[in-house]
Amino acid sequence: MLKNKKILIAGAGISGIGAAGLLGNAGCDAVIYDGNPDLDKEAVRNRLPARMEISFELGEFRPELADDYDLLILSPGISVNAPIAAAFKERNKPVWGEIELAYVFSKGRIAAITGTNGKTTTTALVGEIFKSYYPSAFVVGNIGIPFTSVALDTEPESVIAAEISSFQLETTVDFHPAVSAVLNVTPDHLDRHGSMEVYADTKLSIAKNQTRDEVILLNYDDPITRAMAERTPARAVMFSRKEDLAEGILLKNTDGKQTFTIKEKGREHPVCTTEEIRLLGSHNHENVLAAIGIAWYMGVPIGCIRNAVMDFKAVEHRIEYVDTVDGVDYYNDSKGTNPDAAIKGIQAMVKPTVLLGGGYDKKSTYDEWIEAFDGKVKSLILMGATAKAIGETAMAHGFNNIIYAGSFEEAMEEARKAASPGDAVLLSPACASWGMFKNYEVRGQRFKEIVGSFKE
Ligand code: UMA
Repeated sequence: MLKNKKILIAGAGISGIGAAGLLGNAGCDAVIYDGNPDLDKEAVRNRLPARMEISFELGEFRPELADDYDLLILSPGISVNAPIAAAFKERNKPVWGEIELAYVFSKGRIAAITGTNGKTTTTALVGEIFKSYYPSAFVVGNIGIPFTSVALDTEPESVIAAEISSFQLETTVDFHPAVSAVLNVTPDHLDRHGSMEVYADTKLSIAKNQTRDEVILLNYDDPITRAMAERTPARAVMFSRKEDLAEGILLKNTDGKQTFTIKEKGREHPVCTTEEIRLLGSHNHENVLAAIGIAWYMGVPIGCIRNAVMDFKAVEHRIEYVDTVDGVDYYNDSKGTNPDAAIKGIQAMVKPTVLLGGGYDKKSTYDEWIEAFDGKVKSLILMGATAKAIGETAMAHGFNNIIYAGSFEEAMEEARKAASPGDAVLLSPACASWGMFKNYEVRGQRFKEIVGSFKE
């Protein structure tokens, strides 16, 4: 399709490597540009298809370089306003994102999900629902799997759950999902997009090629996404955790139970209750509502949606239910690497909680996190470089039930002792893991291993 075209790929990260791999497998030549003059070219070559010829342009970008190419494929980390993109646009040459490139080569139907928060969880859940029903299902995008890396494996019957960031949406052209969703829009990446208006418009552009026959799921409880219904060519279907709308995907309150419900054409289809799922927290209820809507409009029967939603255990390391040992529920929120993320962790807890915190010192302040304890935290077990600072903040807020541990293992043992049947133990440290672990994934794995050993 792009044979005989001269293609420049900007960015040698996972998107650029995915794009180069796709082009190589499709028999097209490409050159990779990267701003890093010391890029390890061999490491990049090793991740490309064997026999693929690739050359590099490294260091500061020279606008004349654009004269030599027909098309620019831009990685999401590089702004559409960066000099390299400007040089192509000035020459009336196309600038595509890696998502657009993948779209051009892919087959099947795409469910595209964007939003400031929750898009990874929603995409992962949609992916699980798809896999339970469709023989050929893929999960791609900002979640960490470049769409280009699987585009050539897709078939006309495939379904693709795609997490799409605002960065990726800057450079879509014909990208056309069958169903789309904007989960919420709150201030983020404003340094890149310039204003909330531009940021929100970029999010909404996920549906720019959809038609009235195709659905965009929008969050009714978020005023910005609710207002998008007026500005999209797609058919807006609302999901809401708070309002009992006449149509849409809702949480219906009956006899004290909250049931995820699809309301369509005067009929109600109950899916399951909030008690039957393992994802915790009201923010996750919104993600589940969106995922149910997306799956429904992608044609998945309600029984499959129900089973997959009830089975879904959260994205690893994000308020992930691990196990129940001696009546105590263990949750791994190792991804809670800053106070903001850890606040979501504690807010999600519904039982008295023994909280494990502390780690690498990023010079954060912990007041808001401690305030979010909201009477739920029974004991706070602290470890790592920040233990003392967190302990002092907690005491300043009147929270004194603090145990200091010299190692992760000791912290786990203390947590086990402090918890009684009916309690929860939550690892949501509000700090990075460095100094104790290589990264938060390793910390979360260790947590799970130790919980496993408690069962023996
Ligand atoms: N580079 C330049 N010039 C620049 C900026 C970067 O040459 O001005 C080069 C760097 O030297 C590096 C390469 O570009 O070699 C990195 O490219 P990239 O930043 O686009 O990163 P990728 O590895 O391709 O990962 C990207 C997404 N990263 C960003 O959007 C910043 C990943 O999302 C995504 O998982 C991946 O593509 C696959 O689709 C990460 C992210 O932080 C998780 N996303 C943001 C978020 O979720 O908030 C949007």
